[in-house]
Amino acid sequence: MRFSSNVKLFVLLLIVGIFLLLGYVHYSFFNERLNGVWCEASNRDIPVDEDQRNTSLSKPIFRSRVRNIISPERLLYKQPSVLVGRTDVMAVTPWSAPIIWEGTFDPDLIDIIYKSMNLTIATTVFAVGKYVRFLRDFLETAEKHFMVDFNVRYYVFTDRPDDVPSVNMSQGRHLSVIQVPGSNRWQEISARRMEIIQTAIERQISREADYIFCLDVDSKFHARWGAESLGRLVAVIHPWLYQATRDQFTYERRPASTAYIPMDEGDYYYAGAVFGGSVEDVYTLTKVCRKQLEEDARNSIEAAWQEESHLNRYLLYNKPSKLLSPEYQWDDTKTNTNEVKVIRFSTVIKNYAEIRPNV
Ligand code: UD2
Repeated sequence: MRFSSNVKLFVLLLIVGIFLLLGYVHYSFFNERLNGVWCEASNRDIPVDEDQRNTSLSKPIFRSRVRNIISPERLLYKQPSVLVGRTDVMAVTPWSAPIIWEGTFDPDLIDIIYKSMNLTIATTVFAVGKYVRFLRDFLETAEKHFMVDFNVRYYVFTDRPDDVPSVNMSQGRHLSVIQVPGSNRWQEISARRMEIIQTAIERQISREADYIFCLDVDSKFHARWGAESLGRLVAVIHPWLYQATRDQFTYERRPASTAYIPMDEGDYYYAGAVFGGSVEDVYTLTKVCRKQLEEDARNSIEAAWQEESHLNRYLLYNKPSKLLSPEYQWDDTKTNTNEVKVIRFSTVIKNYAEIRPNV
C-alpha cells in the first residue's frame, strides 16, 4: 500500500515534469519566432518575401541589397542545368569573384531576381571637345541594350551642352547634362574624370542611384548588358591584355608614381573605359584615385595610362567583387576570337589625330 502510493506520487511528478518541459519548449519556439519577425520589421529597407516571413523561425538582419530570393511561382520558365557553363575561359578569380562571360549566367533568372528591386543605375560619360560627336550612338545603342527595363540616369559631362543630342528615352530613364571645363590636353580630360565623378557622386548621384557605371563615350552597345554586371565593385578585363601574362601588363612601373605596381605583382589588367559598382564603393575608388593623381601632379609625374594606371593600382589592393570579361569592353580594331561569343560594348574606330585636342 505504502509502496503503491510512492509510485503514484512518482508518476504524478513525472507527468507534471513532462508538462513543464513541453510548456518550456513551446514558449521558446514562439518567442524565437516573434524575435525573428521583429528583426525583419525593424529592417525597413529590405523587401521581405511573404512566404519566408510566415515559415522561418528566425532571421538575421541582411545588409546587402540583393538576396537572390524569388518566389517559386516566378520560376515557371525552364531553368537550365547548373552544370552547363564554360570550360574554355576562367570564370572565377583566385579570390572567388565571378568573371562574367556569355554562358556563365542565365539572363532570365538574373532578370527575375533584380527587376523586382526597383534599382536605379547611374551612368557617367564624358564628352569633352570633339568627343561630343560620339554621344548620339552611345545613347541610342544604350537605350536598346544597356540595363533595359531598369531605371537609368545618364550623367553627361561636357563643355558643349548645346551639342548634346536629344535622344528618345524609355520610361524610367533620364539624362542630366553637367558642364565641365574643356582642356587642350586629352590626358588631362581623361585623368580629371576621377575628380569630377567623385564630386558628382557627392552632390547628386548618391541621392539618385544604387549602382553606377563609368563608361567611355567613344563606344557603342551591341548586345545585352544587364544586371549580371551589378556588384559591389566591378571592373572589366582589358580586351588587348586578357590573354597576356603579368609581366606584359602596361601598369605604371616607376616607383616615383603612386600608381606604381612592381613586376611581380598584379592580377589582371583592367580597362579604364569601364568601372562600376555600388555608388558608395565607386565613390571611395574615385576619391583615392583622385588623391593619387593629385599627388603625382605635385611631383610632376603622370602615370603611363593616366587614371587607368591608378585604377589598376587601386583594384590590385581593393579586389573587385565581380569582373566583366572583354565582351563588355571590346575594341573594334581587334579581330574577334573564339572565347568572345558576344560583343556587348565596344570602342569605335577613331582618328586620334583628328579628334583629340593634342597628339
Ligand atoms: C584608353 C582607355 C580609356 C582611358 C585612356 C587613358 C580603354 C579601352 N580606353 O582609351 O578608358 O583610360 O586610355 O589615357 O581602356 N575624352 C573626351 N574628350 C577628349 C579626350 C577624352 O571627352 O578630348 C573622354 C571620352 O569620354 C573618352 C575618354 O575620355 O571616351 C577616354 O579617352 P580616349 O577614348 O581618347 O582614350 P583611349 O582611347 O586611349
